[in-house]
Amino acid sequence: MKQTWRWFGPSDKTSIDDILQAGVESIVSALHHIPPGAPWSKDEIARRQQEIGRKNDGSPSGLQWEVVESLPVSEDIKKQSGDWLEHIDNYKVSLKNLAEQGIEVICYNFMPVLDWTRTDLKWKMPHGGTTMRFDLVDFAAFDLFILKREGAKTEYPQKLTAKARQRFEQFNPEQCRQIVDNIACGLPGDTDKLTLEDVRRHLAEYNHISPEQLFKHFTHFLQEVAPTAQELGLRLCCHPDDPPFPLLGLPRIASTEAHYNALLQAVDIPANGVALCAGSLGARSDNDLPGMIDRLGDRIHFVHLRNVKRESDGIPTSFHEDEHLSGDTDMVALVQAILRQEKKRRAAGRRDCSIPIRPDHGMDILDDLSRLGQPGYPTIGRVKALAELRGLITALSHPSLAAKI
Ligand code: CS2
Ligand code: MN
Repeated sequence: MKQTWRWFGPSDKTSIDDILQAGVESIVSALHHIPPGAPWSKDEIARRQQEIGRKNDGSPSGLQWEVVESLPVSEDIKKQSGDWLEHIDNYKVSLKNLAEQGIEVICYNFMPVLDWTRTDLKWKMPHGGTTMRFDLVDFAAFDLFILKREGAKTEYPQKLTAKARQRFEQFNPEQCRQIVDNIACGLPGDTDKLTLEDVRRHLAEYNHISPEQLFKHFTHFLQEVAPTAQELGLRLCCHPDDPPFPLLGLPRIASTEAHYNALLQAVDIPANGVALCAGSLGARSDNDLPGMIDRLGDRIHFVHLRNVKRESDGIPTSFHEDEHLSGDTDMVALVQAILRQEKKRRAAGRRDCSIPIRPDHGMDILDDLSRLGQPGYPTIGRVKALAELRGLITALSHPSLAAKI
């Protein structure tokens, strides 16, 4: 496994020097300043590679840009509206430029409007650190009584609506503002927060797009870009929906193993692959993550190791992001499954037998609590997460255990 770390660029509160101390092997990054739909030029890509390759004092860091997360798919492509055809052409240009700069793994998602969604970005853990949480009642209160989305009324069970009404009546104006900010925050690295009006406008544009229709748009996108990626020697990988169930009436098409089977079959070539995010998929009790690694195995190009604690077995459910080795996902079994997949790849002589993994999110602990980094991306919390995962990987890779994998 290749132990990677997400870096948002020079403005990131975790520096390349810090990352080196975390024992990271290579970097996951993106050109967040380029708007979705626009092409990434070779110069811009090269600039980021230089930034990654240098320590604060200008000497070489020895780190390389390993994975792009994300090369964003524009809303126009998802909706097949506006400039979508030009955006697909631009996507191919970006792929070509990335390939020429030697970057092979490209992650993206196909979530309409919002990337990950949480109701609380600083939920206090008993140990004093904070984590991110999705509270279904808060979310329904937001949807029904703050956003006042048309259609919401018929989508929530009566019991949940009653609880949400009660919750909303207890919110003070500051809590209302906070929840709007938290929900509209779901674009890591994106500095433009969406306003309530923006959210309403974006949602309205999906009124007539069913999951089946969105999947057609997705298939078309894949038919265009995956063969290009294949020719260029790249591996595209789709990050799952987070959380992995429908929200705000929006269509969802990357939440389950069945969804992934459909998207892999839609364009059945190695370049069309999976970014298996254990944290996102783990919020559904019916997703068997180690089994998904085994079954989707040879098309998995990137793995996010994260653990969530589901607060019920229902779908949807409230959940919070737990310690990486706690939570509802059996992290030991998951890492074993990745090692098993790598062993198969080695036996088959594949070049990509070391799968890039990264600690996805971490809790804010110690100095993180005053550093105020990107939500979900604290320095120390992630150092701890990676250290725990590295211990697990090292133990399970030991010759005395590896034979059993
Ligand atoms: C990430 C995702 O922070 C996170 O949860 O795993 O936002 C991920 O970067 C995107 O969905 C990938 O396109
Ligand atoms: Mn993830």
